Amino acid sequence: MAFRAQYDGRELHFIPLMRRRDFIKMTGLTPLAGRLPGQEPQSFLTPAASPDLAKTDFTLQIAPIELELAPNRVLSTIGYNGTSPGPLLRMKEGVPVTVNVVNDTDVPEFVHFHGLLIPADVDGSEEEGTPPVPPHGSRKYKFTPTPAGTRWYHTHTMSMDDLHRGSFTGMYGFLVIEGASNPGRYDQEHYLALRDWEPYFTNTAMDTDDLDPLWSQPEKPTVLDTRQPGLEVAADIFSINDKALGAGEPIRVNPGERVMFHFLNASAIENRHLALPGHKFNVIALDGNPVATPAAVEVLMLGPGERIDAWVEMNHPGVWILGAPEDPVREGGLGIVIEYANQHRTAQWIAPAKSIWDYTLFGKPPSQPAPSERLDMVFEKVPRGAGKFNSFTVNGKGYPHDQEFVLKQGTRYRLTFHNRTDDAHPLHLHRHQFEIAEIYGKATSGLIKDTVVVPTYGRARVDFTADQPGLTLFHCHIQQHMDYGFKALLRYSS
Ligand SMILES: [Cu+2]
Repeated sequence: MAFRAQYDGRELHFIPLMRRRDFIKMTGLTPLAGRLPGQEPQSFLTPAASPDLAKTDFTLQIAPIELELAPNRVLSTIGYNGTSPGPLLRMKEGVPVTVNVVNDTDVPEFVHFHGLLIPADVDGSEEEGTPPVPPHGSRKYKFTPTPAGTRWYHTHTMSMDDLHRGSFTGMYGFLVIEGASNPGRYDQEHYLALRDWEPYFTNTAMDTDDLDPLWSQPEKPTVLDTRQPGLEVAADIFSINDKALGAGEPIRVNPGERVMFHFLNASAIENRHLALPGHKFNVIALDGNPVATPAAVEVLMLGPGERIDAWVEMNHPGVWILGAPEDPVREGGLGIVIEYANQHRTAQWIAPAKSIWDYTLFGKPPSQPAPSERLDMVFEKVPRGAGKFNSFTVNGKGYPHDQEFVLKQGTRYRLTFHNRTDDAHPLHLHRHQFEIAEIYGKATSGLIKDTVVVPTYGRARVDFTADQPGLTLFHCHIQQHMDYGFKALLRYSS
């Protein structure tokens, strides 16, 4: 049809966001093509079905965009294909793909495919040696997507002191790898990414993520570092996908429906929580991987980089806000309205009971094979004082650590994270998945993830098999932390 022909050509790639609606009007297509708002954002852009594109299954064009979060909140950022989030990339497990990345900016870029088990040269990390997409150039990433589940893609450039680069921009999107198995019956599904915008530096810690004070703090030093902390990054403007709370169309539901949500925290700066008054989230997968014990909870927590797949039974008619429990965050835009049929009223919010996020609810008693080698990583923050950036060390040293973490292929490792900092960090391992063996002092199994939030002064142990030869990046998914030392390279011995 006409739209595909347009996609096949180059025009579509150059249609800026503000004009995209007009374009869609022109072609007579609605962006949601019979779907409900908020559902599968921009999935109409992909995959390309034209035989002419057989060698390029997907195209991502990096260029400046304008994002209208609300009528009075239009901001400028960088996005993929004129939007943010970028197109939902649907791939089939085991079927090779080519992603052509066109960079229409003045700086080199990297696209990281987060949660995929793919080689270092296409993983999208400078540290691993992936070649950059040159400014005003393009580069093809060719790989075989695996494993099945909710993954995502995002820029992997460093930002350092520039809050208009890296993951502070709109360069991210969902990537779904479809496997053989069906995740179950549901009536509608929605891909919802949590974002913050217009970040700024602050010396005041305004963390909302420390809902973990009740957990043991085995890594808390007996003498605390009392030096004045340096700059952290904060934001006051939020959205789910491209709309602030109340600005977009509601998700319309009928009583009795089962709605599948795929949540992603695409923030560069903060762990986030979500609640939906009167409803529970039935968590079936973490980071795209089915959990050992699906369970229902009232409040979700996602660190930057994490995904949660959860379905909700719509059994409490009304008009509700699905959003962040913290008032300033939700009122700043982090929410979306859930509207039952024939309900006409203002969206309501009711604060959930205080709850503590606990990954082990979804695990099972320890049953994993014993690891044959152990690795330890001790994380410390170096407070730099007013106007300076904190830095981080791994095992007492700054990045790069050269030969510290050398893996033997085929070996099962137990990696222990010692978080000796006053913050909860989302720790991400590239190109591998790990199984949580212990967190909050509790042993568990059956939780396969690529990112885990280690609480303040907490400890976590994760197991993984070294079966992806090549350089492998490990880092905190908070951009500022990664840029200032919270990262390490793992290598394979030859
Ligand atoms: Cu961090």
